[in-house]
Amino acid sequence: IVEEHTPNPAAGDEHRPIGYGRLQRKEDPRFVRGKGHYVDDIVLPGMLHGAILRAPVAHARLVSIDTTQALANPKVVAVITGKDLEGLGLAWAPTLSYDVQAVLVTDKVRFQGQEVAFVVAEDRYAARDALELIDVEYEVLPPLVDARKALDPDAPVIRDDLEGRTDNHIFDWEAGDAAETDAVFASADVVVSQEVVYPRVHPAPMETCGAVADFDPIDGKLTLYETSQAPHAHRTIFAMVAGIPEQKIRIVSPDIGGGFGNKVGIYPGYILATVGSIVTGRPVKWMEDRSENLMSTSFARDYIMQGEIAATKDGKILGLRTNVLADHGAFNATAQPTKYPAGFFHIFTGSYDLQAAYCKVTGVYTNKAPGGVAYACSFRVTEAVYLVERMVDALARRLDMDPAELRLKNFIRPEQFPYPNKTGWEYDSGDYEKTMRLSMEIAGYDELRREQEERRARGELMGIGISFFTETVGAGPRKHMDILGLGMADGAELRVHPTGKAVVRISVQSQGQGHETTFAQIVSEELGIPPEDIQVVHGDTDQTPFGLGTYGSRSTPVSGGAVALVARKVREKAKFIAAAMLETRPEDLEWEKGRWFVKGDPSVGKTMAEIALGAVGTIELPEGIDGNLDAEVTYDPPNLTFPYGAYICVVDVDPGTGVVKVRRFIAVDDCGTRINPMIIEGQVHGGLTDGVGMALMEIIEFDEDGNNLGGSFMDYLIPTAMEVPNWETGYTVTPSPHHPIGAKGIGESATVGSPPAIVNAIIDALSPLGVTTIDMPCTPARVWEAMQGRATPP
Ligand code: PCD
Repeated sequence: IVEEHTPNPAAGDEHRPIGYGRLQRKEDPRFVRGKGHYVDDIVLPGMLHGAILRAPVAHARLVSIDTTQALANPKVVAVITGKDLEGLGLAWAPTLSYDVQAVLVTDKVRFQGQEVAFVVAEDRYAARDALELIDVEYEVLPPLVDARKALDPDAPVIRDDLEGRTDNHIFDWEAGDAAETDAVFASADVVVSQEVVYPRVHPAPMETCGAVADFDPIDGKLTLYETSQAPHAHRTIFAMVAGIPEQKIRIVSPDIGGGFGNKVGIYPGYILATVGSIVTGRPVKWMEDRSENLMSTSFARDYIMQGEIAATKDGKILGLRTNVLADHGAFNATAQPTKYPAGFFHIFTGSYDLQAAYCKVTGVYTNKAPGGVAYACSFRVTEAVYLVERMVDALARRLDMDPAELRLKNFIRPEQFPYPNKTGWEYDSGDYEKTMRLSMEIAGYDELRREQEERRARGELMGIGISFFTETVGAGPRKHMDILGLGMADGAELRVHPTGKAVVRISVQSQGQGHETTFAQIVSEELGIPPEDIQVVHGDTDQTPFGLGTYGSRSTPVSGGAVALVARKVREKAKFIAAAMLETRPEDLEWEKGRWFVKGDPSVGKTMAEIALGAVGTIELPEGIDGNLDAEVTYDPPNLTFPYGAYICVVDVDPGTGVVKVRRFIAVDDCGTRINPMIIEGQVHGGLTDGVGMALMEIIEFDEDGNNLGGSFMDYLIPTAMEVPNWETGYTVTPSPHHPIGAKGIGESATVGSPPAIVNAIIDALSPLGVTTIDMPCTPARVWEAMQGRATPP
């Protein structure tokens, strides 16, 4: 829709690799040929295969395990139980939220699908088959599946392993000023309350989780190939937990088939593969199947939110208040910065200039899988955006105001940035009105409203939904943010080889986002070396600097900053070498388009390639400058970045069946400086598709016995090209003032921003029937039910 820049060689654009043109992805030649190399492609000599026996029930005391028959099978090499792990001190492992999680059950099963025993056999099939030879006796206990009942006095206590535990309460956490907010609410003309539920969903990446552990008994080195979004963090935690010295652990994350938060945690399977390798002295591969992935690895969301919004009668929003019940499952294993047990939920004030806001979140245990990952979300930003955008729409309906107009009236204005919100964030930059107006222009908003009126008169159910979101991504400033005590900074190392080609080593881990391309573009922009001449090394702790990894859209904000700065450091060093080569003083040189030249005499200069060769040559270098054109940095960002966007969705609801068709979807994003427009577009398309999935079909539900009802792709539906429209995208560019190249994250924006637009559109479609709320997923059954007993449209 909106034209991208086309490179203009006359203006020297070929030296400005950021944002210009649609540079093809360097990793795609191997991916499109099926030549990617994933964990399951790894085959090591003598490799064995592991399989996990999982609990068939949600809550049960473990009475006995008999492994004799399994062990008697000639293809079985080892069977590991919780008791064996207890002997090694590994039956329990710390979670990323300072709780503990059972690696294998020792006392009690706490969710269906929990790990009970591990079989290591000669091949994958034998390992699987041998699971049936293990005899386990359970004493079934009543399960707790409804978070609303978790704090009832008669609720079964799930975590009786924790000393002195008599209830299922995990934490209470709050942000904002309660008293100030109450006062604002008391003085408001209008208060609208609504319960808003974000159900449990699953990231469901194409590649499931797995590992190949290779422990060398001679030199004691563990090489662990893992589906990990954060290899360095995993290594350090492994060293702390398993007691293996850190220099003796190498974690390799090869190509990853999608992460979406699912590969942030350390799962029992990774630990079991490692123990299996130590016990058998041979490499052990463990790869979960789809049902194991859906049932036992990290879920997302599961927030029950009581929202309240206060405003004047002419539509000035004054305050927001919410009370949240967070279902964390059987172990508190959510991944987020330590200070924030509810993640970044306190950005729930959204894109609006409010007088006061207050949120309180209570976390509880239930008999469900643990996790609580930021599935395409910077730690609960998704829940926050969904809440505020549903509340703003509810207010618009109450005031009988157009939802676009209400938003435009309440946006934080450009001159208010950097904007301190009422719960402790400082938004870096934004021009919300501009982005909103562009989305309305692309949509033809007024025309759409006219069309809707006509259709309504004919009894058709057409809906238009808006969402305007602000995210907080790029965790984070080290002094405020850590995971298990590890500060959230990232390293980068850059070396320019003598022939002028370069290698940059980064601490983040691509899962499909295209880092091999975009990080080369950043170096290229700073040094003038073409992107194709820059190799990006990542995903191997033996070859890359320490850093906290890829999730919460932090690679560009944090690691991208590190890469820009390390390139500038190399450029500075190059200046001294160029000066020596040109027999002039460094301060007499000027940088432009990949070369240092003499001020006032542009014809005399040295390109990066000439300097690289000169550096290792025979010229005499100034003191303190060695001949290596390299540098390293660790970047601790001063703040997070705050990307935003305006989304408009048009739906048609079939009055007879309740089927929702997303007819149009307009997405205008602002992620500051755009490194690779094609990759950004792909990120947005993917996230929007995720949004359609969550809004219309995805849910991990449980029956009253605690059975997981979403354990396969027959039950857990994910969208295909059939269910999504042709996305209409546009963009505005408001650089981040503190990021070295002005870039903000984009990887999660569309997943965060799209569900409320779709649900708001559905409610808008159904509003002539008097429907004012509906919960995701808006399946035909749910929509149909919402329409029952209502007057037929005029
Ligand atoms: N970019 C550009 N520009 C700008 C920004 C960005 O270009 N401004 C680009 C980059 O470079 C990269 C991408 O784009 O390539 C993205 O980025 P970011 O936003 O920074 O992000 P990262 O960190 O890189 O990544 C992460 C994300 C996340 S987080 C998620 S979920 C998802 C997304 O990413 N995942 C995925 N996307 C994707 N894609 C793919 N393909 N795959 C995957 O898996 Mo979480 O927290 O984990 O839940």
